[in-house]
Amino acid sequence: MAKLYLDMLNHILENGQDKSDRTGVGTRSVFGYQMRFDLNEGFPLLTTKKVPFSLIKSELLWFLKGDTNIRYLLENNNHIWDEWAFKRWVESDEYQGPDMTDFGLRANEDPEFNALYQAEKQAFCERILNDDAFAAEYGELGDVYGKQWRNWETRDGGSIDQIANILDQLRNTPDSRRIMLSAWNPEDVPNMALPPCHTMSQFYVQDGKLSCQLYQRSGDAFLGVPFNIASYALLTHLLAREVGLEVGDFVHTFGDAHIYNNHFDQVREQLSREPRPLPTLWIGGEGKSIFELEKDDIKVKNYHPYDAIKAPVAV
Ligand code: THF
Repeated sequence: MAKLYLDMLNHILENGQDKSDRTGVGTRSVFGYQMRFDLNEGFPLLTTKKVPFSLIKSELLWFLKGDTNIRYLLENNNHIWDEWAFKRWVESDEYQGPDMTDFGLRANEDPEFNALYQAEKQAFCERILNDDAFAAEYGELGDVYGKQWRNWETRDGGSIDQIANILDQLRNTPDSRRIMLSAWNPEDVPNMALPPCHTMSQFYVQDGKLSCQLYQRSGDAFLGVPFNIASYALLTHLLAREVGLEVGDFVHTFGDAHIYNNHFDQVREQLSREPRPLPTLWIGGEGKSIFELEKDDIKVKNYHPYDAIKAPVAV
């Protein structure tokens, strides 16, 4: 698994072309790439750096609850979506604090500004946790994954629960070629804090095994992709468990796969490391449905990664 991922990093370094991007950081990028992980070879959590599985787990449980407010993530010490909610807050008319224009870029370049930004963001997170009205307004990321997965709005005012539909299809018509999950809702894209990166996935059953293929329109190869692989592998395991199937492959297909220009040193450090054996996934919570599982019901065992490698996230 780690080898497949390291090959992807190498491929982008060697074949990628410089490309400017929305965030202003700049990337090296390729268009089109695919990896295939056999989920029976172990749980695909990267060993060549420590990837915080607890964050992957709470993010996926948050999607599955249909929640789009960062409060749940903060309650679980998960800060991977903070920047996007914070951006909405500092761009609102109500915000009266110091100027946070282009905070992502400036925080990387200016240590003094970074201190101010960190303090401001921390105060924001505390207010989300402690002030219900503020959380309802500014913790909301808009119509992101949770909304589209569980409550896709229809033109007659109803809603579609795509996860429930997938479970139905897996139980009743497992040979179907229409077992799809879409987060890309063109009508809602303008109202999202960040249009979905993992846009669409398809599920496939063969020999009692559930496979999943994801089409990811945009992949931040160093920071995001290790999360995305583990997240969809976990989703596949959870869906399979729910309907009594084994797991098959996770196929990861990319549109724009890129390495940010400020991640090159970290990528080289990672490429110098020799992969270790994969951990395994444990799911408890006997009798609980996929919608009732809690974070302590899911664990990875025998995970012995190299140290974490810090890198700034592009906003
Ligand atoms: N934006 C960008 N630029 N990259 C992304 O991967 C990304 N995501 C989500 C939304 N926008 C994105 C958020 N996912 C980290 C990991 C996943 C994220 C965002 C941030 C991150 O910083 N991971 C650190 C650990 C962080 C921690 O310990 O708190 C790491 O070292 O892995 C793509 O889904």
